[in-house]
Amino acid sequence: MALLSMPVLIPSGSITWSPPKRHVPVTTSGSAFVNRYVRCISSTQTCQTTVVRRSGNYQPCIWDYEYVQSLRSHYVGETYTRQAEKLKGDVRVLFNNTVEPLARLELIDVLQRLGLAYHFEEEIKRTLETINVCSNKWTKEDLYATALHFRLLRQHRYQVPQEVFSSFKDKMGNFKASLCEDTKGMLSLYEASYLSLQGEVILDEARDFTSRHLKDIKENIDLNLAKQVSHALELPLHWSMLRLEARWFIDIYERREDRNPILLELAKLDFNMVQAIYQNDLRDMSRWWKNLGLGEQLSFARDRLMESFLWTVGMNFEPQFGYCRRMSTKVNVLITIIDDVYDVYGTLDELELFTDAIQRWDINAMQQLPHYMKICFLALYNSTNEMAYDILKEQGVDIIIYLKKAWADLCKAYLEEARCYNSGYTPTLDEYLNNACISIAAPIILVNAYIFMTKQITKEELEYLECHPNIIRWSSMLLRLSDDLGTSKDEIMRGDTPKSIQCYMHENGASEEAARLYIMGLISDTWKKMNADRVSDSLFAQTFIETTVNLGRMAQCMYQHGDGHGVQDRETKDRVLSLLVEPIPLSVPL
Ligand code: LA6
Ligand code: MN
Ligand code: MN
Ligand code: MN
Ligand code: MN
Repeated sequence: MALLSMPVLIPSGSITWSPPKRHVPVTTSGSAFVNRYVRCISSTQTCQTTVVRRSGNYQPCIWDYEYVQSLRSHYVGETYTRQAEKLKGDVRVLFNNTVEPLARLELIDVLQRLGLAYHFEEEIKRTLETINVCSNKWTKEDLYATALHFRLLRQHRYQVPQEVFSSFKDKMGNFKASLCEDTKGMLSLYEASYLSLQGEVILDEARDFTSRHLKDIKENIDLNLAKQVSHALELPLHWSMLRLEARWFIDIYERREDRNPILLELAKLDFNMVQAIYQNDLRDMSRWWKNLGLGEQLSFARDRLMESFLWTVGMNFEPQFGYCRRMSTKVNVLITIIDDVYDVYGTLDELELFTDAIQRWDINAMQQLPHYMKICFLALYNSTNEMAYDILKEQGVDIIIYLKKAWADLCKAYLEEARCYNSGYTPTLDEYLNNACISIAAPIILVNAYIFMTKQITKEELEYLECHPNIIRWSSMLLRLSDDLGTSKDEIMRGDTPKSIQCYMHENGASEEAARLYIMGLISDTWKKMNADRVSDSLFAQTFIETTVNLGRMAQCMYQHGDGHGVQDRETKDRVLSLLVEPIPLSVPL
């Protein structure tokens, strides 16, 4: 009979990492730890063995089912669509009447920040084309204009050399000290510097120079601008979740004296109309989730439907991706629960069995699992097969082998971590990242996203996705590293494998602070690689490439203040409320 292995407890409160001791005597009285009886599965006789399991200490879900069902925005119907169409027409006229290059760039920038650019893709493309063909001589003296020009063109995949900023340097090769007086220009350069590629020294210097000096901006600047500066220093625009940024910028724009009332009104209206779609999706998903009943069945695990949905809005916010958001929400809640099975609740023997069942993708393999795992397995198996059926029916493409492979890869990576935890082994950072970029679930999230957002799925693209092309790798790195920065403190306290910070500390004898700085540097480097691959030739549609970038952005946002996915009632709650629940009051109610 296989002995059920005993999960090891780590003394709480320790911050420095040392490998867990094996076979620590376990007390069964601690309130944080759940004490259960399980059946010995490999025995022909039933016997009872005490298994002490860790606890995630996660809070129960704060979002009530009835509450989610009651969300019903009134921003639906013809009055609103008609008004939105009228305002969009007005914006098109505005495009035609705006001739001066800087004014055109500003119009595009404002539309993007207000979350409206997706309505004007053609206009934006045409405008940038005309701006690109005339050189940027007109900007030379103006830091704000040069940086805006550079950022927008790079964002739209034009090649603009970093040397456009050379004229702002003095004879010694440093950025001119007088630039510090120009806060708007400095902010513009700061944001532009995040579109850098590896080895672009001028942009590295620009980032360094602007972040240092923007920190000591004095009182005498405009309050609205000061707000933008501190917001940008927290997280640059290029790394930010688009919808959250739009919600934030609408308020900023409203307070600007030079605001255009048409843009402002359209932004509010459109935000509310899109939010109404999210509420529809959410009601639908919460019904599905309640019927599945997994949240109630598995009380040890995180029940995180709203947060799972929020991730999908981060990846694709536009109305037309509703189906992708709904399916991806299912995938995300399942990932979250199964991650807890591996990290917190399951014993190593159980996890081996579960991994085997997933790899075989065989309903008969379920027989060997303990009850709580049967629940998980069947929920996952049925949901995934149902998604595959949808696609088979709609597109005639059989995707089941790709989905089951993605789940098997994820579970194998989870199991690897569980083994590592049980043996007390601390890998090198490289070893760790090889596995952890799969265990963070970005590859499976993105395979699913590709399938649910693509009208003509091809085998070629599916197979290419399986070998984790660069954009998938960078997206996974961003998600893994941000997650580690935000969650590893609690993970180590509750007993979990060493994460990137601990691996780096162990490998280099570094302090936690130094390790965190190192990881932040890795995030920054990864963005540079992402910036390069985002614009290089690819098999994939640009919309999917943007989704992979958006997953990186969403990760920065979710873990900006700690564990935003696990901890519901802090920043994440505010974000759920402002993006999914509360409409923006219109200036002129309809
Ligand atoms: C994060 O939790 C989590 F649940 C994930 C699976 C990451 C992203 C999730 C989505 C989009 P945790 P771990 C559903 O910090 O164990 O426990 O990999 O992940 O560090
Ligand atoms: Mn921001
Ligand atoms: Mn976990
Ligand atoms: Mn995990
Ligand atoms: Mn984590």
